[in-house]
Amino acid sequence: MFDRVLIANRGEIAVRVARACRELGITPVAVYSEPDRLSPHVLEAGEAVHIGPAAASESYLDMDGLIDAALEAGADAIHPGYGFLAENGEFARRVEEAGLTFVGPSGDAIDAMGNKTAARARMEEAGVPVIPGSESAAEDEEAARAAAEEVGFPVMLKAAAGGGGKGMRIVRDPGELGSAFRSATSEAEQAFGDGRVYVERFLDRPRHIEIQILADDHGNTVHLGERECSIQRRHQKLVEEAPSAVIDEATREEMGQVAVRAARAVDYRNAGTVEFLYQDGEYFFLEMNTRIQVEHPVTELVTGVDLVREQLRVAAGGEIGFEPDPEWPRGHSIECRISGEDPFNGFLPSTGRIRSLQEPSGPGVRWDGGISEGFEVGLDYDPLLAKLVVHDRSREAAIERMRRALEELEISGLSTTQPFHLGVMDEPDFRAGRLSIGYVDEHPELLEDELSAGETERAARVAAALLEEEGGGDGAVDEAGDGARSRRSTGGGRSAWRRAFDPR
Ligand code: MV4
Repeated sequence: MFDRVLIANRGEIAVRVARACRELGITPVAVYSEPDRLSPHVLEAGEAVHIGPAAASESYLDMDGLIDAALEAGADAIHPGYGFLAENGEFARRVEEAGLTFVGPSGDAIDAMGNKTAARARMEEAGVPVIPGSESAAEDEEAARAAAEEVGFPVMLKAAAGGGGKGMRIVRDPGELGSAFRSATSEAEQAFGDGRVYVERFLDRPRHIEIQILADDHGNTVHLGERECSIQRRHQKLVEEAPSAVIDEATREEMGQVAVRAARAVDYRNAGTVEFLYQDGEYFFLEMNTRIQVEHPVTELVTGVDLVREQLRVAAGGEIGFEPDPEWPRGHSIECRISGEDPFNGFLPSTGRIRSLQEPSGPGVRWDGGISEGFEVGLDYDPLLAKLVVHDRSREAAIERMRRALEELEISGLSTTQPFHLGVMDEPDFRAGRLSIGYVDEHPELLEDELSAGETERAARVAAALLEEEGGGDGAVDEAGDGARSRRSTGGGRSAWRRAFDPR
């Protein structure tokens, strides 16, 4: 097992990896840029190395700087976390060439899964269902038209060189194909330096279902079930859960074995995720992510497996430390991403010093946080601040537990996604498990702040009056009568200010 591991990341995932290191007797070595000097991931680490200024290109993306820091710190391995260099094949190779272990798959496996058309072809060879479409990138508009007519409209045009939605176009009518092909090609060229575009059948309201896999050097490749990640906005996930409300045991095992086949097809090592689009009982390979994902905790909570600890164990040449359990998934887990973004203002990034922070806790509540009171949230990095994750015996109970935990969360000094998540927990389609990747677009009410200016002023006056009185009592209001209390109510015993927002 490693003696010292450098964590080439920041924020909550750096805290998370350091915890797994400690549990294995490994000394975690943190790195930090100038603005992160007093960040929790630094203060909680045994050792920390300053790697540069705020700019990610000169700090968390500086391959040579990170490798030099690891060598100087006497580290045996580098854990990349997610984002930054986690899916950079060149970085994985350079780490290994420097005599260090990259905690993740090989650079070749990363590259293979990074090229979307090559990945599709590899998956098709392995018998993994792919979305019907062109075998390779369309050479020109006529080839795209021929592929579209073979697949049948509506179709989706996609950039061969990248995911995340860039270069994607939905084409419903043959007359639109020419202009869509040209614009997709130029956007792909801009974004990836590679204008190649391919054609797929368009799935209009699929779910995003992903399977967690883990592979060691001893021939063991296993899956740990699915995660439902359909609540997203502009390809940024917001709420994730395990298991999915619509995946039965047989489908889970079938998709799990398909994901294992996908991993074996590229001789995969370490933790990975195979993404599918799921619609009307059919599922199709979308992409393979070659990193630990933000939402890994929901899988950990329904299986009891510490995925980061397994990453470290496997990277050090160990065997997977558990047997897949037919009892999995046990109970239900939901994650809400708490980000410094204003959901009532287009999720625009919100910055500021964290004035107060009360982290939720109690039965079945996990807070994976990378912030503390006094921490300055800026614009230099991804706005994710923490993940609030709950576990309970059923989906319904997990929803109520998440609501309670969200109410307990006190974070002031900037806007966050907390009120959006409170709205989701009360929203009937979510509560009934009626989800698709269009969920956020189909629920614009979740993006409207319920209080008008006049109401806010009234509430302020009432709050002032209440603060002068002795007060207590319960703020819970069941406006809709469906057991989902109003988002404004914050449960019994909350501050006078909060009670003032109670609409009664
Ligand atoms: C699709 C699709 C519908 N039909 N492909 C989004 C970016 C990249 N991951 C692939 N994506 C999609 N590909 C076909 N043939 C819908 C999406 C998509 C999506 C997929 C998963 C999660 C969120 C999404 C949001 C918008 C579009």
